[in-house]
Amino acid sequence: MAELEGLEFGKSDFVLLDEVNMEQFMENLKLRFEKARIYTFIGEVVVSVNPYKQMDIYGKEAIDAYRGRELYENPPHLYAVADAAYKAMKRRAKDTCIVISGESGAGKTEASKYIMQYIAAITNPSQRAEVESVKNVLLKSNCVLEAFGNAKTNRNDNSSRFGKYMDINFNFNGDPTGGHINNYLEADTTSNNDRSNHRAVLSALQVIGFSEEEIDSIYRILGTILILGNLQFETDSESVQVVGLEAVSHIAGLTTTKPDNVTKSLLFRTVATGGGEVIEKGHTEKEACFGRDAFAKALYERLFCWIVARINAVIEVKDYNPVLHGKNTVIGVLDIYGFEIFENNSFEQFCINYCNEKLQQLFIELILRQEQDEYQREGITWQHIDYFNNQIIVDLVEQPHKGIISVLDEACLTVGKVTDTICLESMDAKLGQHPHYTSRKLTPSDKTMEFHRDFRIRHYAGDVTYSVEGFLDKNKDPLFQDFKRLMYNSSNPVLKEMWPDGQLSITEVTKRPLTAATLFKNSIVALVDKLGCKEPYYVRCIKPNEMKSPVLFDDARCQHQVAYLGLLENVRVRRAGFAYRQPYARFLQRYKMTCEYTWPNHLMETDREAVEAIVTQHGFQDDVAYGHTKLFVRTPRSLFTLEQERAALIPILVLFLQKVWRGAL
Ligand code: AD9
Ligand code: MG
Repeated sequence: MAELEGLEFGKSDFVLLDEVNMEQFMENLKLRFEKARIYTFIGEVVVSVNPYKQMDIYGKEAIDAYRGRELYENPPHLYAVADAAYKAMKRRAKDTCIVISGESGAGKTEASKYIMQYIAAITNPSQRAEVESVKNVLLKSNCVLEAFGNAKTNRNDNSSRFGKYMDINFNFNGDPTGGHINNYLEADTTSNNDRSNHRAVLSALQVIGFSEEEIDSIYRILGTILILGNLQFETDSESVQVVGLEAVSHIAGLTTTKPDNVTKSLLFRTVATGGGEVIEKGHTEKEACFGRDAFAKALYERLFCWIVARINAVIEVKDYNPVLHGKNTVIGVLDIYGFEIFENNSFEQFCINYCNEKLQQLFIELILRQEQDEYQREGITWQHIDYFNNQIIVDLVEQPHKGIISVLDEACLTVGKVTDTICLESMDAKLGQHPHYTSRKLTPSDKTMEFHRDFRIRHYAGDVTYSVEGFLDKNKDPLFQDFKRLMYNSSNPVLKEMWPDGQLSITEVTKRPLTAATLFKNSIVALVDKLGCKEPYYVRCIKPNEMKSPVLFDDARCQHQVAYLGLLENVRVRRAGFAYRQPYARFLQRYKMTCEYTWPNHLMETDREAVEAIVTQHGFQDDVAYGHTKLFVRTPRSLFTLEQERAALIPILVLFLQKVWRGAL
């Protein structure tokens, strides 16, 4: 509860609102935005509003002000959260994670970069070369991933088209020793980012350790994708042809494959007949176009995943020996797309919104439920907070045999012609009664009189209508095996490495490959598991307006985001609760020196009584509750007083002990 700023800037912690309601919350958020106070706490959570202008709050001076301080000692800032996560990791050897969420353009990626820069700035004070090199690679990897993974969209000029989770490993000194990156589902837009500075990217690739051959291969693949983008087909009387052979020889040159094989992959596909016979089937012009586009997309996706894997190989912690090096701890930073509601929502939004349901589950699990459970366990009076548990929506999407993903997968794996509409019908049949699912038949919107069908999910953040059109194609691996084989047979080893599945013949290709939705689900479940065992810190990002304006605060848009980020519930829980808790023994160990009855040892029957003596001596008995095993402190200020006293006593104590050792006493 930082109160160091004047009240003319609004309340720096939403916990301090006179009343917790949307009106007061929004009033405070707006006032702070207008006064260029873009960060506000809810306890340890930072709410951030994108300023859309450069702020002078990230320099060395700011870093020094936050380094090693308690969260409530300074005005709200990303640095305060980064420092809290770092301290928990270093002092208590806890794995921690910082979850940054919010919608497109809300400032997640910028926030994750400031957090990384802060961690880089406060670690390795002795400037050890090997640690500096790890830090350098971790920071440079951002530049490379942005160059390949970001694109200009109408919502954000530098939109991340993938979700990123980065683990940073630390040694017992608290210095970074390496890391690992996971990327999640690249969204649709595969355009390369023309804004990125190629020289900077090239130099970042070199610093990370990409070889000349690898860098050359990256540019060759990008070249191939560009050519595929312009490649056309024509149908003459008999068959489909590629327009202009130059393009084919160009692709063959760039991918070090044979021109004939390139042509063949573009025009034919190999299929296994029921009798096990393998035949070549010519594409129609439409199929050829579909194959070409899927190939270009897959080339880009594999390139991106390969780059991530290469970076991981470089930053992976090597030669780690727990006996020699002590506990290896981790801070994870998650920068992931927030909830999306567009005019037309498709498979991508379905996946993104499912991911957000899972993260909301984790949030509920970790912040709300854990809090209530612990108070109950400890026998502390807890005022029940009503919150919506979105498990029911998570189940609607992911439940085996019943959920939407399972129905989708079944449709994709069914032999024969299953259309999006048929798939929707089976979803309706299975899920029609579900309270969070509705299927609707829309009025035909065009003259072809086709019925555009869609379904609607009542998400925790609001209702979203998804058009089912294209769902099946996007869920299947649309790439013909012929392209995979073509790439696997390239004499360029880098390219070959990206396409290991190209060595399978058509009869060996697994009959039931995992679908895109299932792969995504598996990766999100693994992510939630990873986050679930860490101590979480949250940054909730809000986009103030759609115009990228530094002065406009669009009330309705902001209120919508506050609602779906669950921020009011968050404030309620925080106010009802206690900011700090410590087992009695641990509390005593840290603060016994501040009380005459407990120093050097107490003579009371229980640790709890001794803790009571400390609390009473410092006069904050009204600010605490005594649980079965822990002391609960409502406001951080009480603890702050103790910390200050402890800090003042330590030098005296050290002097005293030195005298004892020297035998002077
Ligand atoms: V997306 O889901 O990847 O499309 P993000 O990541 O939430 O989105 P991003 O961090 O890229 O948004 O921020 C969008 C733009 O807002 C940036 O390019 C900056 O121009 C601007 N921005 C965001 N945060 C800050 C900030 N702290 N200071 C100044 C900012 N500008
Ligand atoms: Mg981003």
